[in-house]
Amino acid sequence: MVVETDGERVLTSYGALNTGHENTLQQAVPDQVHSKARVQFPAARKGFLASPDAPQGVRGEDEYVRISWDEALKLIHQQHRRIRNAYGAASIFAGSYGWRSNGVLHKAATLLQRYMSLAGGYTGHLGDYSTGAAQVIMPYVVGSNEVYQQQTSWPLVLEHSDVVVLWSANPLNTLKIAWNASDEQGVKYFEQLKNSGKTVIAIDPMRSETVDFFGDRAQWIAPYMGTDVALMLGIAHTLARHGWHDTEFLARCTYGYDKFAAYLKGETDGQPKNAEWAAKICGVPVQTIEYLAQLFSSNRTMLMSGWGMQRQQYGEQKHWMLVTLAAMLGQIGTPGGGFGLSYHFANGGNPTRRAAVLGSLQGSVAGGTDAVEKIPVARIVEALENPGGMYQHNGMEKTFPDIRMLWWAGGGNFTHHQDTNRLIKAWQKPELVVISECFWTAAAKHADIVLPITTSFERNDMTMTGDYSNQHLVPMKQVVAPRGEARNDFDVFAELSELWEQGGKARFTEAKSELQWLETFYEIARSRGAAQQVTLPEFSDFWEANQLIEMPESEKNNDFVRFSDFRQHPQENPLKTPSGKIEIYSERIAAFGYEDCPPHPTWLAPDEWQGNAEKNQLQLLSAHPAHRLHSQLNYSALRDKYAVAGREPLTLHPQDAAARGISDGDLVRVWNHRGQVLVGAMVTEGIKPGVVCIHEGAWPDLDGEKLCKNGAVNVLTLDIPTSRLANACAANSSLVWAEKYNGPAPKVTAFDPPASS
Ligand SMILES: Nc1nc2c(c(=O)[nH]1)N[C@H]1C(S)=C(S)[C@@H](COP(=O)(O)OP(=O)(O)OC[C@H]3O[C@@H](n4cnc5c(=O)[nH]c(N)nc54)[C@H](O)[C@@H]3O)O[C@H]1N2
Ligand SMILES: Nc1nc2c(c(=O)[nH]1)N[C@H]1C(S)=C(S)[C@@H](COP(=O)(O)OP(=O)(O)OC[C@H]3O[C@@H](n4cnc5c(=O)[nH]c(N)nc54)[C@H](O)[C@@H]3O)O[C@H]1N2
Ligand SMILES: [Mo]
Repeated sequence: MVVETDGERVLTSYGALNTGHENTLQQAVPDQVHSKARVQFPAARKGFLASPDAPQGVRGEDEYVRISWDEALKLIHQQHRRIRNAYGAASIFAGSYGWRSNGVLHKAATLLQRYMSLAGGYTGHLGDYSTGAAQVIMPYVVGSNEVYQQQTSWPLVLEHSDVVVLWSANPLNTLKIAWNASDEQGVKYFEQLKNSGKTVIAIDPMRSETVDFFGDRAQWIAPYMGTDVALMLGIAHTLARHGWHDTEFLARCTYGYDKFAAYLKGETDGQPKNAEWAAKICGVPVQTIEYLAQLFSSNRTMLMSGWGMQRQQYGEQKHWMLVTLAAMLGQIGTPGGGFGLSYHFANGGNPTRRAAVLGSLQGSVAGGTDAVEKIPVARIVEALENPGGMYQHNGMEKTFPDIRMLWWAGGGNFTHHQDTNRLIKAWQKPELVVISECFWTAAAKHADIVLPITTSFERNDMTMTGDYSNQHLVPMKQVVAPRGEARNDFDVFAELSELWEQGGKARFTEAKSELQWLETFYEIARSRGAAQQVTLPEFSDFWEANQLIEMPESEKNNDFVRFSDFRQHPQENPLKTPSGKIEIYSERIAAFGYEDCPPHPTWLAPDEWQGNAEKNQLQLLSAHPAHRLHSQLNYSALRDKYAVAGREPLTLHPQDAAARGISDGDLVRVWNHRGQVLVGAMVTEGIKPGVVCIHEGAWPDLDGEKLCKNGAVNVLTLDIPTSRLANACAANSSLVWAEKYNGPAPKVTAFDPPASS
């Protein structure tokens, strides 16, 4: 990304590489830096300041008081020490989850952990919201997580695949970002796919940006939400019935197919999982299910899957069944066949370059104490509600810690977590809540102390692009001075480390300045590069030039086929599963005895879905937004591209709109027993009737009646675990009602800083 300034203010920003694809997220820097929603100075909640040892008032309802940095850090230090002494390291939650900003040095959550490691440990988190279910089940099935691993290379897909299936994947949207920086190099392969004449199938309840992009070159198939396992079982049954499945591959490379086949045929429960059965559950016609079985088995087929469908109750079953289907097709490990769980994210499938990969900051100091306890990331509210409570996780019996202090740095937990009203209640319990933020987010407005932090444009850093491809090494030079009293997370935690112990600052920083750290990380890249015959210039020249460096291609990596060695010689190249093979039945999972995660892929009806909807209820989809990264940039001018009636849009089908007297552009109230939100109607045939979508990430803007004026979807979503195996986020399993809203339109106040004195 290139940012232009007049030395004082940011004027414009745009992508550094000309890709022919507009990435709106790269155009918002002026708003990001100069937004009115920026936190300008350290602030403390009134009721907290009145008696920090025993805070008063209600978080979320209080005013704020401007305090100095010295006061803020001293207050935090004193309370941190008091709480740690009284309740121990596990009472300090520093498992702060979130996307923060990019860079190898200014990593907010990592810096927080580094400070907490110096102070004697903390409670951290397990897993993430993104792939919580898939990343836990996949190691049982194929011995690796698959969601964050390199995929069979795109050039091979373009050469060998006949059919590409985008299953719950919206790459045109989700490739706009990457865990490292995005360079848009993934999209160009989807462009080639579009122009290749291959058969492309998109399975998604919504006509996503990707389905629109393919236009008439893709077939859009829309199941009900949460029913993909039934759909896949229907396809699998059709394969087995016709003998189209690859028995040789199943025998040679998989374990436990027979037990699954008994279930598939209905021998275990009297219900064959045939196309007729599946069609009733998923709302996809029998003929379509049979067509897919025939199409997949008579062609080289790549099942590319996104993650929206595993962010659901029983999310573990989705990708397990997808792998089982791919195993029945017998193409895993062939060029262009099988399955891939990361083509839609961070340029999965873009061949890995011969690269000089940067070092990055680590989350603990020398001799420090890492996390003494970890909770599954999406179980944070349950942990606050139930300290000392027992729970099951991935075959372990665990106990929730007694959390007394929480610190979030680099995450938007009031937008990312489910059931906001339940969160707000649980959030009153701790004795201290600290939020380090660039913006007055809902989390900041529910904190005791808020620290103003720089954006990445106000500090120096570096990054790589393409999480697997390592295609570019990029300097991220500071472009403007910090706004207001904003400081870098790095400097904040360095100061706090010095308060904690004499010499703590030097221990935290290892006596290195910002630029010295960057040089250290760059030198690591130089030596890694040298091992691959990649030569980088001197650091000073690189920094002076301020240009990205593109890494050379690797012929070997261009031909990478996932599972190729395993397929050829499964005995010599076993997978890291107990049998060394793909496990369609898992003895280890069977031993856990979890009813919500059976030992082979199984259709389980969720608590809330189309099949048990009450009158007029609709399934609620919370897909990722095109013009935001989650909650980031919600305040920016990009809002004009999507807001309807001044708030988050609600995508709904004309039939569902007509039944409720709703027209395009209307203000709509959406509710269930967890809460209610105001949204603007976007009526379109691009969504399955019975399903509505509110994209995740709008900032909560709750008033007294708990009506969110801005349309934050998590006010409505269900906060339950996917299962006891992964305990992951299940946001996409919720039912709601919707009606035209005839009351006066309340003003959106989400982006106004709170009252302060
Ligand atoms: N209903 C529903 N909910 C979901 C999802 C869904 O599909 N549906 N998706 C889930 C997923 S996959 C994810 S990953 C999460 C995303 O949840 P988050 O990653 O928490 O979301 P972000 O909005 O990116 O929050 C990042 C925050 O960090 C702040 N920040 C940025 N840079 C810095 C910095 O340098 N220092 C500090 N201190 N702060 C900084 C930003 O201002 C922002 O508030 O949401 C989850 N929630
Ligand atoms: N522009 C942009 N890009 C992003 C992000 C962002 O916020 N903005 N977030 C990033 C992050 S942190 C992550 S984890 C990834 C998320 O990547 P994903 O999890 O793959 O993204 P989602 O939009 O949640 O879901 C992908 C598609 O699945 C569909 N879907 C949902 N439920 C079902 C279902 O039951 N069945 C089927 N068949 N389809 C379903 C949705 O309609 C959507 O089109 O994206 C990343 N990329
Ligand atoms: Mo994510």
